[in-house]
Amino acid sequence: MSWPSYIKYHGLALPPGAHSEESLEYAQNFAVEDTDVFTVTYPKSGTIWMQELLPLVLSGGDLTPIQTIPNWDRVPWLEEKRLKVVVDQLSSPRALVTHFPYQLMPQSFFSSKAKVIYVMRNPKDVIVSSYYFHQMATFLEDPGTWDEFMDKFLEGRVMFGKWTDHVKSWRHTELGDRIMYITYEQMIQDLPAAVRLISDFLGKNLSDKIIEKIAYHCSFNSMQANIMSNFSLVPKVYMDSDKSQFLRKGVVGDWRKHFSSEQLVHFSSAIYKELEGERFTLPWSLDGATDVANVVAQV
Ligand code: PPS
Repeated sequence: MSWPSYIKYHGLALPPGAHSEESLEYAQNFAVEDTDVFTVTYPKSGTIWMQELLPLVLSGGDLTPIQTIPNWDRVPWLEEKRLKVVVDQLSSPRALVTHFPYQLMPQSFFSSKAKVIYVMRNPKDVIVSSYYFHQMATFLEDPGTWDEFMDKFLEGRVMFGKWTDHVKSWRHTELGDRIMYITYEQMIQDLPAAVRLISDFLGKNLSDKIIEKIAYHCSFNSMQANIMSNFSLVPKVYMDSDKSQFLRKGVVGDWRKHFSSEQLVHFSSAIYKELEGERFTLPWSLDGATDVANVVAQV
């Protein structure tokens, strides 16, 4: 299947399969409600994980949504075409996801009380996950070689632009206690603890039993077995699971199997250069010393 080239939107390249001029205008004018909860991610940072977790937290552990509604309709993307189709079926409080940088959020978002959970993932694992995703998703541009893809990623010639621009935009918000930051690595390290942080942020007083139940249903294995979440409902012409799975490995540190020592220096110095002068620090050291340790303490 051949797709038209990416849509350009405020300098970002977006794949036309899921996005259109109309969906982007709809997102821009979307009427955000005070009770809305947005999960914000740069692609491949844990989006569908949160599409599983949020309905469970918001409902106090009711499994019906994750067992009966595909994840893209259950917690829709703000910028994608499906939102307009399913918006009236969303129950309050509504959960949405978005890959938008901060400045592209709808006007109504800024004056609302809607909450944001920003999920960050080590960019070295993000790029590996993205590389495989580009091989299996026919609506994305050919990634080229691993070396070529690394340059595209660092220069922002990929969907949703540079990873560093995304992170910077969401670190410089005026949202105060409306935003919480969490990392993919934190969720891997101790999922029940991460679920507890999220439920506390959302004002939910969940018992330990419910937290454990949610963590169980949000494990990689549970999600891989859930046809509403593993993308097996998507025809192979769009996502070719013979090339790679959407739920591919679900681990921290897979970059070690892909980066040469030269690529590690090139990648980390490019990222650090982009972040020069920033007031925040990353929760991972990109030189490869640690992947998980200290992440919890620093976020
Ligand atoms: S997308 O396309 O932006 O929506 O992708 P996104 O969901 O952000 O990221 C996909 C990666 O998240 C991993 N994932 C998980 N890891 C561990 N546990 C759970 N439950 C889980 N759910 C999703 C998924 O496997 C992709 O990472 P990789 O490294 O490719 O396996």
